Amino acid sequence: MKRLSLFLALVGLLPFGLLPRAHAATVVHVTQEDPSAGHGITRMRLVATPHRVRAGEVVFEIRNISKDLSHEVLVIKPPHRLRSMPYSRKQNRLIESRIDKLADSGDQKPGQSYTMKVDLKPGKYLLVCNKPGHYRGGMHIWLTVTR
Ligand SMILES: [Cu+2]
Repeated sequence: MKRLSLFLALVGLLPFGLLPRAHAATVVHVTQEDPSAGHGITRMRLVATPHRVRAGEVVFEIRNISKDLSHEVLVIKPPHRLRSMPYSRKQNRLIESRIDKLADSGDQKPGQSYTMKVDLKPGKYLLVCNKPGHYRGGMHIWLTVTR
């Protein structure tokens, strides 16, 4: 017992930065943007920082900076040929029942934020907003996951 309390006392003295970081989560900040946000933004887009991460648990911190549109973030594993992504012209969006969707943030209204955790294996993923017209309008960005 004495040894244990000595150990705990020593650990307590360690500066926080020296503690093991094995469980430090990888955070990807995603902003949902469109011209209504101002800042000279000329089209709809998703911005992800960073867009290259290590495999494991990834925390997506999503923020919709739009002034008047709702957006979302889907994490998908796209088919080999991006052009073969199932798309409904009628609904002007990807057909979600036919894509490999790993996560779905649901809608973020203007100014809203949302956090979601996704366990990702190495590979290339697409972050997509699939509100009608948004995917083809430019709201998709690659995320590379390395070993
Ligand atoms: Cu959108």
